[in-house]
Amino acid sequence: MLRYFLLCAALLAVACNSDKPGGIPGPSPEPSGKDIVDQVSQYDARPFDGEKRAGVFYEIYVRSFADSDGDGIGDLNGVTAKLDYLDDLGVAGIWLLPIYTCDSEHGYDVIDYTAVNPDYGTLADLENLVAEAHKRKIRVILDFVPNHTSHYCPWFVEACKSAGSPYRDFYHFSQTAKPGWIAVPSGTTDWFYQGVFDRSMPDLNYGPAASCEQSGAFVALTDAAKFWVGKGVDGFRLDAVKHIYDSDTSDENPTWLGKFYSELNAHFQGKSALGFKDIYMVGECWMATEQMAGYYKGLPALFDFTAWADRLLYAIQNDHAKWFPKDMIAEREVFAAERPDFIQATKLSNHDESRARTEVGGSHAVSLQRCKMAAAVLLTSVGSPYIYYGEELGFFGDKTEKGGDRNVREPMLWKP
Ligand SMILES: [Ca+2]
Ligand SMILES: [Ca+2]
Repeated sequence: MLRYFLLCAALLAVACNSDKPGGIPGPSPEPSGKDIVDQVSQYDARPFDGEKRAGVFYEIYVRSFADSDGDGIGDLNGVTAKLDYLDDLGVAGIWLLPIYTCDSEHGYDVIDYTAVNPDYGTLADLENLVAEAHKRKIRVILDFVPNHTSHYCPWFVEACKSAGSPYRDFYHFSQTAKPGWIAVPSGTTDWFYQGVFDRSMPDLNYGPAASCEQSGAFVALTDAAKFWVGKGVDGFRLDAVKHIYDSDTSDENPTWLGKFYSELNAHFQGKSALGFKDIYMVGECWMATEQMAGYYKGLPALFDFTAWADRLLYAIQNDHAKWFPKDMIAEREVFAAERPDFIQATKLSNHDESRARTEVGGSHAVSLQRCKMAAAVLLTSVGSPYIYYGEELGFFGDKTEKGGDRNVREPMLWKP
């Protein structure tokens, strides 16, 4: 109820600004950096009481977050060294973008699902990070990639060698060149394979969804996830779940997700260092509300892209919040029809989008005010809110400009 009241107050503030020229008033002329620091420090007057009521998650791109050994690459020990900072922010969970061996900056082309990227450190570093996070009652969830592997993954390398390889069924192969399919690079070079995102990321094959748990790929992926549960990990963010099966509107993907969740959740029972009964598992399902809702049949939590974040940022950009509360209530009813205890994972932006500060637009001062407004709504709405690292400092970042993803995955600032 308190959250609902705060949300209404925040939205009313947006709506009340709509009759003022230029929308949200900002200081004029443009404030200096010192002015902004002074402004922000006003809010520091009330000390944080340590109660993490909102269960806020914090998304970390390890490569850019904190470098512990001076090699210029962020690493797991760097994250560990900043846990007190995150604890002071009130963070109750961290989501690490992929930490596995890979052949890219982003890490979504996994070579070995149970090996730590040496750029980031060692398995012992990860275990230490998890233990230190748990001391601060911070959960750790790992990004997990069920749709595809790297083409350097040993499963794929072996699968390419012969049609009789035990790993052949891990992927989709065909002797017919289908649209978007790619010629096998070695071994059975007269065959083609499916790689929806890129030739370097062949799609995994789980067979019919109804019996997917019998496929070698499903067993291998669940075994890898269980390995991390054994290391104390509290859950997973599942990448690109609408692509696991080709049809994103059939029951196949929710069926796969339900089986994966059930198996991991059963394995998780009794292993939570923080006393959680269930494993936390949130899916990336970038679809309209009605299509996305069906995915709650499989998973307890989903990121809300189009319905929540886009509408909120639109409302704030346009000083027009008339429809946002109504839409928000309506979509929750749609989700509840699929899963009564659904978790709505809310956020302003993530590593795949332009940063919220850039999206809300306006001058330096106006965008700052608008970002505070967006954060107020994010942190007082129902759901499981996520902060993307740097958002708390008002980072800018335009993914559509030259530089692309790097514009929104820049190094964290630790010094003024
Ligand atoms: Ca480093
Ligand atoms: Ca797929």
